[in-house]
Amino acid sequence: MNDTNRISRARFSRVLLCSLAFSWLAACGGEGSSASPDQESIGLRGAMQFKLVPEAPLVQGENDLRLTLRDAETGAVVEGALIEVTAIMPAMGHEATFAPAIEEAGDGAYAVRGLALSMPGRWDVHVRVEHQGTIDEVHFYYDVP
Ligand SMILES: [Cu+2]
Repeated sequence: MNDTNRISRARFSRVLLCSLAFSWLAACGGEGSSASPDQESIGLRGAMQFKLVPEAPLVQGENDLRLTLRDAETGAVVEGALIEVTAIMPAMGHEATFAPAIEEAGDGAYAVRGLALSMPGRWDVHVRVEHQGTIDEVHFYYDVP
């Protein structure tokens, strides 16, 4: 078995475990509170303003979202940034099954397509941005019904 197979098999086992736990506990890391679908925050390093808005109510499975970036100081839109979006389910310690596609849409907006939230419950969506030598990042929390 090669490394790729081993990784995807391990990941599949974690998702399966999580599914079993879900059916027993009737909740996968969720305490029933629902986080707002539109979220906006200054990044952890204070350099950029992040706004992340789902294109539609979040569902179990693939989701499309729109990220908008501004300079925290000047309010200028951030274009041409290098962006990474990852999602983990903290209560279960597993990641989204694959990374979303990210496409620049102009005027500081970026389309995040196919964010794979594979289970109901609370997800921690981590956005990391690199732009002209400046790095900033933020965590947004979403509840998938
Ligand atoms: Cu889970």
